[in-house]
Amino acid sequence: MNDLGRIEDLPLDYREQLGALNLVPLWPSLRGVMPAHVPTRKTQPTHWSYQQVKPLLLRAGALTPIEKAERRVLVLANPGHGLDKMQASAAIYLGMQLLLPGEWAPSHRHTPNAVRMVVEGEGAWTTVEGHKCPMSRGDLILTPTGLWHEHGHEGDQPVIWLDVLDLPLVYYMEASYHVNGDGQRQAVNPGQGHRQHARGGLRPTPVFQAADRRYPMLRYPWADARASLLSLAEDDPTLDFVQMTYINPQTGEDAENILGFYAVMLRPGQTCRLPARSPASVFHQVEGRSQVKMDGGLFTLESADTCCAPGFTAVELSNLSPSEPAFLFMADESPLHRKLGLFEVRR
Ligand code: 1HN
Repeated sequence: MNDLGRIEDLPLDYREQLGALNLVPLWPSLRGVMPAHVPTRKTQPTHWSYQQVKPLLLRAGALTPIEKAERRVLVLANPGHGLDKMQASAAIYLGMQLLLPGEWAPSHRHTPNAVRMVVEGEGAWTTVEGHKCPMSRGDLILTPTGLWHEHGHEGDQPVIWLDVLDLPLVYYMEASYHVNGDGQRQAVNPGQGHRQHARGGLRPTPVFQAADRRYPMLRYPWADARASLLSLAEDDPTLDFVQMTYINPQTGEDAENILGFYAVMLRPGQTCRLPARSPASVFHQVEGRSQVKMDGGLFTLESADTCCAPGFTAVELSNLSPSEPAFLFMADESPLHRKLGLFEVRR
């Protein structure tokens, strides 16, 4: 690779004159911002063990009341970006959030899009724009950009969930802000999107109602995602990667605008090699145990463990059980890459 020279090669007085006028020579930095063939990635393969996170999160529950924290979260930060940046990848934020019995995290809305993947505990709920979504293990709950949301907990054990947001991207764009609610609980409306959209290929058809809601489905129960995966796997035993995308059932598009969300089933003993693709991705073990292998990382995902893979990296997923299927939740930056025309698969 040809060297375009170093900044130090230029005379000091010239560099000082440039700096004083807010000018920078491009050539010494050109290779850095646009390396040959493969981008520089700060995102490092990183694994977060739920068994290690959980006691520290419970301790946060004892140390910091919810009224003080508002959202009691330990961020799963990628060391490649610097822990203070609170990034799992360029565009993905991950956090483990704890709500104790009786606690309430008040209503607010913000520009970053979020989803919650419920990890443990029963009896909690998230109300999104007046739609009360019960939270059970594996349920995916959307809180898309601009929608009011609050969390409550009527159960008797701690509830923990994984938050996935596009915060790093929205922050980078200088578009990240929040608005607090009035401190009151939202009024709850009837209706559950997943019941209105209970079967693929059929869409509810309102005649006497106003225009369709932009986000008709806010809760994707795990029982439905799991049943869909089993059905897909049974329908075609030769299918080599059993994956479902969480979509907006009104449009067929991704459930949210920036990050993509998927449910994956690995057949007993199965190993799948995913090709290197431009977006970074996140893997969270919902049921069973898996091995995740990539350049620079070899992780065993126990139940509720989470790991991330940088973009432009092939990933091999193996179900460690010879007799039971394994189920994973995945998140990635695909919708963003596709919308920007940057999406690539390297074979
Ligand atoms: C947020 O609003 C929640 O509402 C969780 O539960 C995590 C991380 C960054 C910014 C906003 C929530 C968040 C967040």
